[in-house]
Parts: sequence; structure tokens; C-alpha cells
Amino acid sequence: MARILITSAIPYINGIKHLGNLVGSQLPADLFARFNRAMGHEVMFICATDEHGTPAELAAAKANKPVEIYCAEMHQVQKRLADSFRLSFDHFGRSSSQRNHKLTQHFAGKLAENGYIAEVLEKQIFSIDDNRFLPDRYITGTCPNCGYTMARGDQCENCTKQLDPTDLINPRSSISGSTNLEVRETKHLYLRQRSLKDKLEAWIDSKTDWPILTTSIAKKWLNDGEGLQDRGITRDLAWGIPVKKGDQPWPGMEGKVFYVWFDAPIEYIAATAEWADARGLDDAAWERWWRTDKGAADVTYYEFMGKDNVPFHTLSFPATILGSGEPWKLVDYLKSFNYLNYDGGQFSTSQGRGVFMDQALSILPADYWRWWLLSHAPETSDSEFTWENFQASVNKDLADVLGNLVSRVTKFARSKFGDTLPAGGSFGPQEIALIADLGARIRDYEALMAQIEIRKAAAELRAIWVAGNEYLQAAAPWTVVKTDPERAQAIVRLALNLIRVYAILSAPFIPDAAQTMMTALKTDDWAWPKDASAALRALPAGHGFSVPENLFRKITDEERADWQQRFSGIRS
Ligand code: B3M
Ligand code: ZN
Repeated sequence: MARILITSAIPYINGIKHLGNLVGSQLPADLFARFNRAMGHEVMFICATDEHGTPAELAAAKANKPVEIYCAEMHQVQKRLADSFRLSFDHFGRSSSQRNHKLTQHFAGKLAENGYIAEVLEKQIFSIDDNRFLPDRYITGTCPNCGYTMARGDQCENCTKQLDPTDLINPRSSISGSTNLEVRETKHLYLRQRSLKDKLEAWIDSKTDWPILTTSIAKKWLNDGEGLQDRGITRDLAWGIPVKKGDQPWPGMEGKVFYVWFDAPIEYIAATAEWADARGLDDAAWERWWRTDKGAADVTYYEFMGKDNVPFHTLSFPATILGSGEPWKLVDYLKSFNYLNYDGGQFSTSQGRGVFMDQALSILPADYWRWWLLSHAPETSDSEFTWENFQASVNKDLADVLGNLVSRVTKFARSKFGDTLPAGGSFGPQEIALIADLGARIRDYEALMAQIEIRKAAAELRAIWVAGNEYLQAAAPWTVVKTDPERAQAIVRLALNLIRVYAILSAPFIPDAAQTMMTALKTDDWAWPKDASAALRALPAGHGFSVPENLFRKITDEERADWQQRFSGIRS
């Protein structure tokens, strides 16, 4: 039994996530967590909401709510949706927790102690009418590059150029619209990542098994242009974690907070502490996952995220950990994803384009989405959601192949042999061949799941379902029963066992359908089918079963057209 620590990138608090966000981190992390639990490993699966920074403050202002209240409410909304998608986090934390305050201040203190923090005087735009600095998105103006008049202080949405607030022409406050602005000096802390460059490079070079997407992004940031830059880790904002050196005040930094990207990854650790707190456990309970001097040396740590988050996890966060000089766990394997596009364009939160988590569940249950998203995960390149493709996958893979097998077998068995597994006959060459085929395929599936090759694993799972269908087609119990009822009983006995094996193998992808299958077979034996021959004999003759409700329904052409139309516009 191994110990597996899994974190998903923590979603920003400002609004409900779309399906592209979901498939880029939380959903594949859940697949991997479920698989490892099924293999008997000890798993800690952590996620949280990312609650600081200008997006949170601005969204709260737009909703006309105090930011603390807004975050508390949106955390509950995101938690409910995560539960509905069956994301099996051990803990869904909050980056605004006291645990994260303490831990973030602790790391900053250690970094300062070890000489990795520089205090820098920089020029920022100050709004006299708002009586505050205007970092990042708090300022709007005309883009010096393309002339777009609504460009933000951090980036122009029109031409995508990265900007500094001081670059904007005719700048104005995003809060009040005021143009009564001036440039003032303000002191900020910088993380001296450059002086950790060699250590970071050696560490990344040692990760020879990482996906190319991950290492190519890490190396680009490490060596591009002027190379790794020191990075400001504080902001002149009211909402966030107050700047402190451990539990001591930081002279000259009063009223400032840490930058959201400094505290967000630290929340992975803090959320594990929150997990322990919620269960009344002591610090040793979470430290054994994170401190290599306190039991975490044998933990394997996996991170899941979209490609835009990779630089922060391969450079900045490891710099924080290495620079602390303390034995915290570094990531062992970083799985990153490309983007999922939506029907000929991009998913967009700011523009409300695409299908969002709450909308998806309002039209179909979680398993339908989980299957499509995971079997089309944007691993080696960007992928695209289209309603045609979604309809085809659901109708073929889920309804025709898996759902149909389950209903056909259970209905036939009940009509011919009653409510228990029949006893007659024994397995012949066709059954032996199926067992051998499945045995090999299950080994292959396990290996792909362990390597987090999600699309390939989904394809193998589909092939496993198809193999069962082909066997039934060839064995044809509905014909055989007329001439050789004993043989038909042996086929049916195997086929009912097959449903249980399918439930166990499929559960990481489609947990609700898997549970329905197990309930129909009146069993709670979720033991992973290490030995296909034994697994296909696990339910003995005389064991009861029932016919489940239809596992999956088909999507009609009318529905598809209706949804396509309904989700073509912009969400209000
Ligand atoms: N909240 C960005 C995102 O949701 C950011 C991830 C933080 S991971 C520590 O994509
Ligand atoms: Zn522009």
C-alpha cells in the first residue's frame, strides 16, 4: 500500500467554473484519487477555493457584498457543485482560512531569514478620490499597443498584451472611474527566485518522467528572454493575508497583503491542516503528508492543473519551499492540461461563454459529463466540446455499449432463471477466451490509469465494455437457451459477474452508474479485479440480483439542437 497525496489547482472564488476549468484540474484529479483508493492505497485528495486578489474584491463589489460574505457564499456554491459532480475531495478548504494566514506568514518569515526576500521601492498608481493604490485590474485605460479603451492594468483583453498599470493611456479607476490619479512610491517584497535558479533547474531536470507539456513550460520560463525574474509577492490591497514575518510585524509593510499567487499554493498544505482540524486531529495527522521529517518521505505527491498555472507550480511555489530551508514535500509528478474549447470558440468566464457547472447539471447528471470530459481530456493538444460529439459519445459509449449490456443481461436472466444467479453449466472455451482477454486489458487499463494517461485509459475501458458485448453477441444466450439451457445459465452467470467487474473498473469515471450496478447486483464487494478469472466467479450461483433502472438515456436530436441554441449566447 502506497501513500498518495493529490492536489487540484484551487479555483478562483469569483463565480461558477465552466467545463473547461473542470476538466483542466479538479475532474482528472478526482479520477486519479478514486483509482488509487480502489487500488487500496492511502489517499489524501485536497482542493480549496482561491479567495484573495483583485478578482475576488472586484466580484464582491459587483455583487454589492462585503468581500468576506461574498467569499463565504461562493465557497458554499462551489462546494455544492463539486459534491454534485462527485469530486471526492478529502477536504475542500479556503485560502482565506486562519491556517493559511499562519502558514503563509511563516513561509515569508523563513524566506526573509534565509535572505530570499528583497524590499523594493516601486512606482504604483494611486487614486486620490478612492484613497488607495490601484494594482492590476483596479485600473482601466487605453491600450498603448492596440488602442482598445477598456484595457486593464495587468493585460489588454483585446490584443492580450501584458501590461503594467503605468503603461495605460488615459488611466482611470475601475472602482470610481476617477481620473484624479498620481504615481506614488510604495514598498513591496520581492521573492529572489533568481538566486534559486540553479536549484530549481536541477530539480526540474531530475523529473524525466514528467509530461512534455509541463517541462517545456517550466524550461521556457526558466530560460526565456532575461530568464527567471524576481517576483513581487505583496500588494497594496485591503483583502488578503496581512504581511508579517512569521508572527512578528514587518516594519514598513503595514496595511499590505501578500499577492494571491504567493498564498494560493501554500493553501494546499493549509487545507490539509484544515482537514485535520475539522476531524479533531493533531498536527502530526497532516504533517505526515507534507513534512519529510515527520513521515512524508514515503508519500508520492501529484499535482493537477491547466497549463497557465504551470509556471507558478514549477518555479514560484518550489522556490518558496526550497527557500524556506525546511523539509516540506515538493511535487513528484505534475500533470498539466491544454485548453478545452467550446463549439468553435473559447470557453470564457468573463464573457460567460460556454457551459458552466451548474448549467451542465441542470440538463444531465454528472456521469454523462464526467465521461465525455475525461474521455476527451485535452492532454496532448487543445480539444473541443461540440454538442454533436457529446451526443454521439453518450449515446454510443454509455447508452448502447455499457447501459444496453446491463439492462439486456439482467432482464434476460430474470425472465429465464428468476432473481438469483443460475447454477447450471460451466465455463467453456468462449468464457476462457473472454477471461484471458479481459485479464490482459485490465492490466493495461491499470497501467494507463497509474500513468495518468486519461484518454488512453478511457479508450481501454470502452474496449473492455465492447469485449463483453462481443462475447454476448457470440455466445448468444437468448438462442442457446432454447436448445441448451444449462449452457445459457453458465453464460448468464458470467455476464452478471461481468457487470460487477465493470462497475468496479468504471467507478473512477462514472461513480453513480457504478453504484447503481453494484446495488442491482446486491453486493458491496468493491475488491479490484486483480485476477480476472476469480473476479468473474465472485458472485456465486444463488446470489440475488435485480434489474436496475436504465443506466443512461439517449440524447435526442431535438434536445441537442435545443441545448446548442440555449448555450450559444452569453450567460447573463
Ligand atoms: N486560482 C487559477 C485558476 O483557477 C488559480 C489556481 C491557483 S492553484 C494554487 O486557474
Ligand atoms: Zn491592446
